[in-house]
Amino acid sequence: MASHTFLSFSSPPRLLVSPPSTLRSSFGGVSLNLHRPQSVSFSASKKSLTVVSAAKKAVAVLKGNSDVEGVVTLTQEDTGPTKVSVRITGLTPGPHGFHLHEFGDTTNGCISTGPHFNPNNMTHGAPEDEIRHAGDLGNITANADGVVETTLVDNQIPLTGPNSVVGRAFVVHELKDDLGKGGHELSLTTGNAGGRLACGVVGLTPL
Ligand SMILES: [Cu+2]
Ligand SMILES: [Zn+2]
Repeated sequence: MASHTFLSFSSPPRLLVSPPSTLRSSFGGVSLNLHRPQSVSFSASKKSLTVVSAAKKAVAVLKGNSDVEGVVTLTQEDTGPTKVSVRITGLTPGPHGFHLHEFGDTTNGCISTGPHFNPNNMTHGAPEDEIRHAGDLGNITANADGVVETTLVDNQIPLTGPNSVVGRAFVVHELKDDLGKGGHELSLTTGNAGGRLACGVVGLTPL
């Protein structure tokens, strides 16, 4: 078991082998185990960073218990910001809260998509705020025909990595999101945006 552990530590950091082995000759090998794990975690994280580099595209089809429906398309180049193209119809004219919610689960309609996607444990805010849920995309505004056609760009909803939003869900709301500033008891969790009109799970699609 001990030799196993030693092997898996010793192969990744090829470039870092020489300092520890110099240590080995002077310390007789005892200090080797203390130094190695540190250098390993360094090179391992470097390695995973260089692997990520490709354009990604995803789509969500929004439906609900009303006439509201739409399609949201997300694209991301490498680790850059995510572009979100939105087309939703059937809304009442005016602003509607628009978020990424935590779960891609619609078994009980849009309710089962859970709360706003919030990997950093923040309170609710506006997309331009420093303190916000990652899923806080603010409001989208329907025209007189009840149609929204807009494009958003955001840095907190990547399509890869630990905070990837693939498998989570968009929700469009009944009311305007107060962006955390409404003074209502729900302002700091949901923006008091009211019911969930339609939702859709984000899934990968060909580029
Ligand atoms: Cu929401
Ligand atoms: Zn939020």
